[in-house]
Amino acid sequence: GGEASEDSGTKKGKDEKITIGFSQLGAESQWRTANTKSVQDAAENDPEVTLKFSDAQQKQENQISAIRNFIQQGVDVIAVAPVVETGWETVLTEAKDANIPVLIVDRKMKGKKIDDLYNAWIGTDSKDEGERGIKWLEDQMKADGKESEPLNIAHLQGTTGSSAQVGRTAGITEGVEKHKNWEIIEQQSGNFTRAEGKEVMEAFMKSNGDNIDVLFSENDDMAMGAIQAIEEVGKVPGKDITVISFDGTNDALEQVVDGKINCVVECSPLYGEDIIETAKKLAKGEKVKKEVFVENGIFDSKNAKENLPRPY
Ligand code: GZL
Repeated sequence: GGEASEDSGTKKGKDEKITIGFSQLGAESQWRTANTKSVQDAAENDPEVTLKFSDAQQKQENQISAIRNFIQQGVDVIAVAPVVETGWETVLTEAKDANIPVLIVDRKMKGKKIDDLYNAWIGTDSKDEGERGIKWLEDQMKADGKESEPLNIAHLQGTTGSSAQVGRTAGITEGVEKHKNWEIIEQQSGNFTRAEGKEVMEAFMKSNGDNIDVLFSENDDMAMGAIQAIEEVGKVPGKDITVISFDGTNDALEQVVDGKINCVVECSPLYGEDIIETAKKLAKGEKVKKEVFVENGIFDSKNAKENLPRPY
């Protein structure tokens, strides 16, 4: 007798590490790889933490199996950047039944029971980002004395059904609807990748090249591809077609300095330390804020140069 009794919900021994299972959606863009590096660096620099990392190549089924593996391995907390908004209730219920807290990062999940199935979320307001792109265009047209001028708009959307695409698209389309002589004449997903952004823009230029005045590209990687497509048909990006993009990568801000992109709405991926800190608190059963919004700015020819080089 006399052995210390093991209580069931054992607290971590003081030198035992906290294991975080991170289901990252993919490596589709410079934003995503910078976000991954930010999380991995933060984990690397924290002696209390062991990070188990999984890249789902933008496939929801891969994220679901990664989360199931983390549950099997008995990680202390799960972090997940969901590729699309819906289809998560079942696997998050399995995590809840296993008593493993869940931190959602970057993108949002949607579903009638979702609110009870995750513990915290850190990210950005995608609809607000779309609205800030519209506001920049409105201010620009006013400054140029062209607020009543008709505008034909091409719209490169992100991964269909992702909260980033749904939110930015809502901000953009609702903004366009406020102007009776603005019209979206081309709209298609480029899946947040440079290659697909180029392909889709090539198709837009073929069917409507001479009529497009503005391009909204829901991330910088697609905008970089779109610029190539515009130049390939002999038009000047930033002049013949006003280009408004999202993220704030080094590549994109260099294009702003070169006048090929006119506006970039910032959406920083560099909050890996916040992700690790919040995950640790959840693993220790500490209370954390349910929603934390990362603050962001906006770049154009007035401030791009002073903000280079960009950290991603
Ligand atoms: C936005 C994030 C998006 C970026 C893209 O919060 O989810 O995914 O805008 C990335 O570059 O692929």
